[in-house]
Amino acid sequence: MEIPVVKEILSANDQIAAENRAAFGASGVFVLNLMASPGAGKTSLILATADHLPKTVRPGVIEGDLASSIDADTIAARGLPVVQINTGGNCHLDAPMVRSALPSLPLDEIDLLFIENVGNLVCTANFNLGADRAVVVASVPEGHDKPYKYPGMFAAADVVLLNKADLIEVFEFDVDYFRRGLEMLNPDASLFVLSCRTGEGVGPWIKWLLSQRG
Ligand SMILES: Nc1nc2c(ncn2[C@@H]2O[C@H](COP(=O)(O)OP(=O)(O)OP(=O)(O)O)[C@@H](O)[C@H]2O)c(=O)[nH]1
Ligand SMILES: [Mg+2]
Repeated sequence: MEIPVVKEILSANDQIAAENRAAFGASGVFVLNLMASPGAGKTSLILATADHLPKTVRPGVIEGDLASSIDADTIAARGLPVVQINTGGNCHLDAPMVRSALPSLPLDEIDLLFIENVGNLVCTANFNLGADRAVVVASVPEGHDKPYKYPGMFAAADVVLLNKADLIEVFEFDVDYFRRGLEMLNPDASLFVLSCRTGEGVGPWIKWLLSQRG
C-alpha cells in the first residue's frame, strides 16, 4: 500500500513535466535544468553563457531558491527576462513549480531557457521538470571525488560542467580521477572543464549547447 503513494506523487509530477515540455516546444524554447551544489556557479554559468551566445539565441531564466530573489535580481540587472521561484524550504524544484512560473515569462521571446534549480546535489536529480537537457555544474573546490559520492546526480546528467578551472592547482584537483568517476557512472555524458571567472573553456561548452538545439 505504501509504494503506490510514492508512484502517484512521481507520476503526477511527470504528467505536469510533459505539459511543461509541450508548452516549451510550442514556443520553440530549448530548456536546460541546471543542477549543482550551493555555490558551484550556476548563476555565474548562466551569465557567462548568455554573454557568449549568438544574438539570434535569446536567453531567459527561471531561478529556484529556498528564499530570496538575489539571483533573479542579478539576472534582471543584466537585462534578461527572469522569474524567481521560492520553494519555501523544499530542496528542489518540481514540475508544478515550473508550470506556475510560465505565465510570468515571455516564452515567445525566449529561445534558450535556463532553469537554475535549488543548490543541492541529491534531491534535484529526482524530479523531471520538462527540460530538454540536464546540466550538472560541479566545481573544483568541492573536490574531485564528487561523482563517486553523489552518483545519482552524475548519472542523471546529459552534460557535466566542471567550473572554477582557475582553481585546479590551488585545490590539487585531479581532473582525470573526476573524469573516470563520471565515465564509470555515465559514459554518455559530455564533460567540459571551464571557468566562468576567466572565460577559459566556455567556447567548447557553447558549441556543444548550440549543437544540441538542432
Ligand atoms: N574562482 C572562481 N570563482 C567562481 C567561478 N564561478 C563562480 N565563482 C564564484 O563562486 C561563487 C558562487 O557562484 P554562483 O554563481 O553564485 O553559484 P550558484 O551555484 O549560483 O550558487 P547558489 O545559487 O547559491 O546555489 C561566487 O562568489 C562566484 O563569483 C569560477 O569560475 N572561478
Ligand atoms: Mg545561484
